[in-house]
Amino acid sequence: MSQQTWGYEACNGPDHWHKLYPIAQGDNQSPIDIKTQEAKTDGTLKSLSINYSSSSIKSIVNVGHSFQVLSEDKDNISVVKGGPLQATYRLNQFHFHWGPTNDSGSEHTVDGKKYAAELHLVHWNADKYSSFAEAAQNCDGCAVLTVFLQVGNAHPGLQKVVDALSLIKTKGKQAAFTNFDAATLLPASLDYWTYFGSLTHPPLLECVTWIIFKEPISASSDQINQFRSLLSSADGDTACPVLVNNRPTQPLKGRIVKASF
Ligand code: 3UG
Ligand code: ZN
Repeated sequence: MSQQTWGYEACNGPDHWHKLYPIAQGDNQSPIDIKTQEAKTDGTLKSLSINYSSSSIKSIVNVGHSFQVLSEDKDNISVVKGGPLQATYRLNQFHFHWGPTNDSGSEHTVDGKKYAAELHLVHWNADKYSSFAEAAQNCDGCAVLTVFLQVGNAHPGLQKVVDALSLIKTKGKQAAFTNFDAATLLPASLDYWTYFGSLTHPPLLECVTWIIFKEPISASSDQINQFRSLLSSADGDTACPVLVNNRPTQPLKGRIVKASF
């Protein structure tokens, strides 16, 4: 890569990642296009059990290409289990992906349709592994709950996140972010698609059971615009807003997408 590290620019974006991360061309990469007619309804798929506690949410951090809301949870108080999962997966963080316009934001697509943005609630298998980093080395290591955002009414839960962005404008900044109920970001219906794939940016490890909710949540265009005001530049450097942080869809390579509904 011509830049020092990976990113989403022409010089270091998704087309370059395979040079430092050869798994970029692997058989289980994410995101994918979900072809709804090809998804297999699986009547044996259990319903999901999601339990989130506001007290596990601790902080919000600008990581340059995005921002993350971090969960700290030694006692499994914010977890997902059931559905396709064979273990209890603990919430580690959540973050969003977006694009320069509201018709180019999501990573996954549904029958070719892109949503305005995409929420990833990232979990790791705490029954079997002792850290997120260890879990991510294993195919049963991670589970990401995915919620599409469509433009509509402002989302009250999301507004708390958006309001905190003013505290972490520049790369490396971190602020307290506490007493937030991540369940407010879930859609009413827990109908989902699921498939096995990868992290969507380097290190692109093939460690993720993806669980993608069919029903989007609404966010206002103003709320999504505020994602685009995050800066990838450090304090004092020329301001560089994060206009895009999504990877294009990847080949399915024979994988099966299951539907819970
Ligand atoms: C993720 C995702 C991660 C990553 C990634 F934690 F949640 S995603 O949800 N977009 O698939 C990471 F690369 F793409 N990692 C895990 C960041 C660096 C440390 C290892
Ligand atoms: Zn993500």
